[in-house]
Amino acid sequence: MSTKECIFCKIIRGESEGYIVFEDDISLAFLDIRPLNPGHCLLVPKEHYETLMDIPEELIGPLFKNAKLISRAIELGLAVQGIFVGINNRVSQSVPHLHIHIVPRNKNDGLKGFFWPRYSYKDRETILEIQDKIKKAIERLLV
Ligand code: DGP
Repeated sequence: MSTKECIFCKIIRGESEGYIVFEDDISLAFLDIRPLNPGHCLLVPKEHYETLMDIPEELIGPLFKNAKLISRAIELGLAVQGIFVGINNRVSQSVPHLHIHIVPRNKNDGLKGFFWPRYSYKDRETILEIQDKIKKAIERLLV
């Protein structure tokens, strides 16, 4: 998708309405139009990157610093008990411009954990196999 058509790029450029709550040189945060709870914000980098895996390393620190600021502001401003922070990457990602969901939470607010069912590993062998695959992939990526 080109940045011309991207709905979040349009909000960043001021061409579409966004109820903006925060802006700095690298990012913008605005209210999600279909919130899980009132005050649900989306924090986006101003540059168009599709997923977390695509953004340059130097953006990660500043972006997550802003995620922390907005989380603290939601807690303080809306007097909620907690915050969920999450990112859909490709699967379940309806807007292909990286966005960090920052969702106000209260106990018994109707949202259940990760919003989808959990399951248990079949056995310890399966756990160790998956652990090993991820560890080996990390080793490959770090060389
Ligand atoms: P996801 O499903 O993780 O890709 O989340 C995309 C979110 O973006 C979804 O919660 C709804 C929100 N959204 C989609 N279009 C717009 C829009 O035009 N404006 C705003 N503020 N939010 C939008």
